[in-house]
Amino acid sequence: MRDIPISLFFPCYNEEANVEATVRDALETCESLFSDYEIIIVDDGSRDRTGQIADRLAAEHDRVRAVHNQPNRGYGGALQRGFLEARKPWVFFTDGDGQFDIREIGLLVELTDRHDGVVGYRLDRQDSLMRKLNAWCWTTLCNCVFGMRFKDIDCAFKLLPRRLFDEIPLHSQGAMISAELLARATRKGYRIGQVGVHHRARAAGTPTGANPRVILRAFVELFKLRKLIIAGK
Ligand SMILES: Nc1nc2c(ncn2[C@@H]2O[C@H](COP(=O)(O)OP(=O)(O)OP(=O)(O)O)[C@@H](O)[C@H]2O)c(=O)[nH]1
Ligand SMILES: [Mg+2]
Repeated sequence: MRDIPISLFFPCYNEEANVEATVRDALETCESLFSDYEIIIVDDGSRDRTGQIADRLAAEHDRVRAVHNQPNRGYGGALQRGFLEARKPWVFFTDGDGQFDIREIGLLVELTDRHDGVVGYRLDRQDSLMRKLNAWCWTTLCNCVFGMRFKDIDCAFKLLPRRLFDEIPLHSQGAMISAELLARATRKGYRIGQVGVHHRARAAGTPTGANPRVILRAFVELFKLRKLIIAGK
């Protein structure tokens, strides 16, 4: 497998029960796969002890950094902070709640010799039928609106080249960020590979991804984004 220089980051909002295990898994995996890596914890204005735990992990490990959005900026704002902070030529992110198995990052890295970026799709999504149906409709809608063919737009397991973030603006502060990222990368001509990854049920913390407010905000942003991209902004 290629030994790529890589920044990994985890958006975390109120993940005091999960962040430490996520970072420890990442450290173990990175030690075995990469010689040049950094791990960034993006504490997105958490109200629990996530920020303190992140600072402690950063103090304990040279390769770990903690950054804090204050106040909370939303999932899109947390990803944007991660892209801004990443210093290595490759950037990977996954959720800080441990729903993905970081060891599967190797599956993505293997495809980097043939693609400009690689994104995951969930093989066995651990969510309710209603959420899976919502997600299928959302992915289909985004694919139609932006002329793309992704299997799982919101899968939080993505590996992209750092230079992409110098080439595209990102506006979404909410859940729409994944669609924006893929739509803009596709428009720029980036060839993005896709690979199946496993998904675990959230072990702890409060599930917020299915919040109707989050879904409504994403719809509003979708149509704003379409206008912006058509206008070349
Ligand atoms: N909901 C939410 N998550 C955020 C925010 N900022 C960062 N995150 C992190 O983004 C990741 C994805 O959010 P999740 O709430 O896990 O979304 P999900 O996996 O679709 O849904 P559930 O885990 O079922 O809630 C998690 O690691 C969060 O901690 C924010 O403002 N709101
Ligand atoms: Mg989650």
